[in-house]
Amino acid sequence: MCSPLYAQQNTTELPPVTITTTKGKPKKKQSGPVVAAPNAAEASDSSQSIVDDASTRLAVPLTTTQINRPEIQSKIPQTSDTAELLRDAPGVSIFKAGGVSGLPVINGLNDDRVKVLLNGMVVSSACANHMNPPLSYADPSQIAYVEVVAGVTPVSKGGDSLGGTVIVETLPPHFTGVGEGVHTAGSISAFYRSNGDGVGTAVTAHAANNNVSVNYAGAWTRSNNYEDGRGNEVLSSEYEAQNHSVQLAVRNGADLFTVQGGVQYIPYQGYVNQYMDMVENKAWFLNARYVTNFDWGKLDARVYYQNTKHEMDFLQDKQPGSMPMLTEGHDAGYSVKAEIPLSERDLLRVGSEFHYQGLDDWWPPVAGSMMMEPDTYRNINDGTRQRLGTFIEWERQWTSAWSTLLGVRNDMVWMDTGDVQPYCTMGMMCEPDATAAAAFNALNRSRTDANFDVTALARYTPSASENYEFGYGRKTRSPNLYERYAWGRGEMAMSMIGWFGDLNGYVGDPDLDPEIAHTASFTAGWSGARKTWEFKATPYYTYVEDYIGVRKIGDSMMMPDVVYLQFANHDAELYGINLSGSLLLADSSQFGRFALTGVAGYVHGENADTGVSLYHMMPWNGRLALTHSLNGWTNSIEVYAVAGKHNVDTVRNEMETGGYALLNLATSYEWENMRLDLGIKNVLDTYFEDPLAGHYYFASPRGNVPGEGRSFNAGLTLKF
Ligand SMILES: [Cu+2]
Repeated sequence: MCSPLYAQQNTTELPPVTITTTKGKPKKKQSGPVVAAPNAAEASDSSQSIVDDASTRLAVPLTTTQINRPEIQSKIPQTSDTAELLRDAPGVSIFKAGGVSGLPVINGLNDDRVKVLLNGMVVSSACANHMNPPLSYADPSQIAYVEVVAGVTPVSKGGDSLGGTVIVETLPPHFTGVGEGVHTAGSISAFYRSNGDGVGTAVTAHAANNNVSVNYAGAWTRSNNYEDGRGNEVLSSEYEAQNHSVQLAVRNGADLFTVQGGVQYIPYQGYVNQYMDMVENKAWFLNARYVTNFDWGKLDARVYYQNTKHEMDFLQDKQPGSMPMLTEGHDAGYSVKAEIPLSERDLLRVGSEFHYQGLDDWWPPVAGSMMMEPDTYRNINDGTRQRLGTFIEWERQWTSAWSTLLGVRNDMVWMDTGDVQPYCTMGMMCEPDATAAAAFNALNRSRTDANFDVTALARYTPSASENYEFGYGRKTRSPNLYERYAWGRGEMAMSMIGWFGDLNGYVGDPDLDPEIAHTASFTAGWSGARKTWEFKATPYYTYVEDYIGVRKIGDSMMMPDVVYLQFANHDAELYGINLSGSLLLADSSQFGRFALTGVAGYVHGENADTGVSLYHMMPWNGRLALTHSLNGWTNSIEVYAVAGKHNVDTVRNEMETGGYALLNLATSYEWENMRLDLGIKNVLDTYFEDPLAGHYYFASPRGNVPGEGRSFNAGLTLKF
């Protein structure tokens, strides 16, 4: 029979729709991406998942973390920020932003330097503050699978990124077996978080027969401002968001066709570390995919479009005043990828991808403001960024112990933008923006980058309990539209640009070069018999040529410690280590299974020209959890500790943060068609400042954003 969407009984994994041929490779059971089998003949039960043996290959390097549905489900009551789902992955930290819009960082490389594929779509932040990054377009409750590839990333999963790749898949289609008729299933869940009075609901519904599957997933969430560990309200931290998506899937033999459409509506999202708030974000997308198998291999093709209309102004906490700022973004693209088994030992992947980004960013005049009238300020006018990527990747199993992967990739990037306009052009009040606009409009702004990436990986597995992997990657990212084309030189205009949460102001440089990262890493993994213990360590070193950093161009006349910066290329060096491990303490049928799991990481990054620390380098941090599970019951006690941050970017006046430790408790119970989650986050109500949370808009003098105090969280899910 068709397994319901939240099939828990027989899986520690819920399948994303990744479909691969299984030719020529022995099947190995391992937790990893699994297949919603498009071909009933391939699976014993057509609705059951079969393990994608590609998960044991080098396209999934040892530095990869795979997060499956049960783990995601236990986080839903804890957070509405999809980026937070990645936090446990070795090497990952989060730039805190709005309540649903965190920005992932991998091995010290943040935001646009991380490639995010949301159901294979490339979505750009359509906002000068990156308030709507790709992961903000899905609610945690809609997500079935997350894969984080940290560091050296195969070219088939890379392109236009440096630090790694995050692959996020929403709930996949399921089909019934032959002659089983129509199957329907669904779930409804609700949660409550005491801190900020956060509430949310999520609904999934699913109907399928042997050939057709229809899924709906919707989620709504809302929260007031949260309180810090001292009981103070943290202003501008409120939000509300809703996401809905519908997926239709049709399979025919080995072919699978899916089309997914969705809408998002965010009526408000406060930003503690920005001058502006999101006052509306409306987006819709269409995403179609076709997967088919030929004699020669597998073909996976996709085409998508997303439209975002975004509006910023001040929410209540930042009023009085009004300063509307609007953007409209378009993302469109295709990808065609083929996987061709050349022999028992050789696998070839080739692909072509195209991504188009179109962006308009304009600020309507503010009547009576003197400086912000009478014209519309055109920040980005008809900006375009188009990228055509081509890759070829060869994987070979030399012996049972040795395998290698070698890939090369080209990305052509074309960028351009139309003429811009300041609020006014006559008189002192209009300067320096009026002069800057005239100079910008006189420029030839069309730019073309020819980028080349190379990835080489070698894995040595001398025994079932040992794994070693050597990796080298050359990765290139072209500047984004704001890095090249933000042009305003007035204090106010510059302050509106920047996704760093540092309250500084930024201006672009059309002559920026792409940044090129050379990363060398080594991973060693050891495990005991029957995985009773596991330990993995990945030291890495990255040298970035033409890292897109900043140079200072001035101090604020109005706000102390606020500086103005222009994006600039300089060289940068990063190194660090990621550690992870687990240990089974006891496993008894009577008392259940007790285990310890831990993750730790450190990154150091500096401007290689000046020795100044890069911005937002995560200090030593780690989490240690004691988990217990017995039948449908799971419990965890977790300590999350972060060392003080003393390496700070002095150019941006970044502030230090102190060390801290947080205690979190969670328990869940599942029986029949019901699931209950209870948790306490920050049990001791500790006051802390997250090192990557940025500067608090309301602090005077300059201060860090206070982290969330204690919250009692509860969630209930009913399946039907
Ligand atoms: Cu914005």
